[in-house]
Amino acid sequence: MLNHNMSLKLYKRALEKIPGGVNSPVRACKSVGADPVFIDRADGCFIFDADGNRYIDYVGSWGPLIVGHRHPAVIEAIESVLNRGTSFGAPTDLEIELAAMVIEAVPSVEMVRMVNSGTEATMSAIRLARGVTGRDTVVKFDGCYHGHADTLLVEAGSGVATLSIPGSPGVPKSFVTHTLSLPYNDVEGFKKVMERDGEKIACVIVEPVAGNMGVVPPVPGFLEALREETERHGSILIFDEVMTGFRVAYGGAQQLYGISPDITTLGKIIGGGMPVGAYGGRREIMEQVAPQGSVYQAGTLSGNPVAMAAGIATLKEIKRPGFYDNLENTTAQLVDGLTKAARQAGISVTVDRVGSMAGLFFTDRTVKNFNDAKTCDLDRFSSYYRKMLNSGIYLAPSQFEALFVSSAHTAEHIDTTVAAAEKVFREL
Ligand code: HOZ
Repeated sequence: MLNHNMSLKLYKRALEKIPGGVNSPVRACKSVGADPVFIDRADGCFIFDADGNRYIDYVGSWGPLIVGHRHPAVIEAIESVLNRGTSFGAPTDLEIELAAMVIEAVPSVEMVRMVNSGTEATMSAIRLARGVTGRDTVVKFDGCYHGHADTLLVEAGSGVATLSIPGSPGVPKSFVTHTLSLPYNDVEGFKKVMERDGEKIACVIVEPVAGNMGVVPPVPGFLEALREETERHGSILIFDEVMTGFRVAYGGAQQLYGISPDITTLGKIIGGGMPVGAYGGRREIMEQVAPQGSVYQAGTLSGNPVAMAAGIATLKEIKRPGFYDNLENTTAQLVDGLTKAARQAGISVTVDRVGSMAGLFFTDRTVKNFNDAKTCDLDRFSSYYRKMLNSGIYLAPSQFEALFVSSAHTAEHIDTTVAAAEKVFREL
């Protein structure tokens, strides 16, 4: 067993000062019956805790660190911008550069507004969709998580699913009367709702690859149906690519699946490990955002130069030829290794992967939606998590999250991980 004395000490102190001892609920590791490890530092694909334990990291700060921790180019970009200042609350060249890179990369984005988090991006995108259409109703899908804005905390994934919170106190009922949550991947169900309510629906928001109920890819025809039906009924289609943007392909899931949404939300990778979000879309829609239009949205730290610099440096790295092929190969090696190891130990697993994001479910069935995900063996996942942690493998402490591979992970790191999993599966 690894020694976690210092983490425990810090956790006790944190519990006195911070609700649940953490600044984001899943990190408390409650659902997997563990205490959080406190992090001291990280490098490449490794993360080190306060007790000096070293882990191979598959969380990557929940997705942003696609080039690994402390990538020299990202650190250099941050250091160099620090000589200019940390925040100006005024426009800079860096914002234009990152905006141009996003527009060049993401097929449907012609203009983009920077914000500070994924939550802010989705919240603003929904306001924009409502403003543009003059309609109120928002359609989302069960198990998708779009941050913690009131409207979207209905049948949500991520921490809400992890903690089995049906809906959050503090969200007035009237705020969610305009939210419809439908089963993910249910094409016929979706079409029926559009048929019935289409003219009232401002927007349909979706994770084009769900990553907050574990990883659940879209079934063929699902994203196509969302595009066709929203177009038919004059509703806005929002792809929440906070997780998939620059992750499943340089141009995100919309490039991978060839579907063009009206608005795209981004975050994580475009901030290179600094707090960033963004929303963008077709010019005539984005021109409705203040001050060009009248849909209001603002932010003191939006377009922060340090975050812009980290994002630009990251995008330059991942744009290099072969980057995604290598990442895909490494992740496939991991997923194949885990699947084989489980099979050899007689453990049923379903491992889903899109690009370098993956999810492992303890079940012998395919997982197509939130209900499927909820009925997997969560107790077994908890033991798996704790044993992998003790074997030096750092995973997200919930089945309702994704695993991320970075370019800092090599074949050797994957072999070490699979070897650890072989042992762990035998013990489950
Ligand atoms: N809910 C986010 C992951 N899907 C962030 C979790 C965290 O930062 O603790």
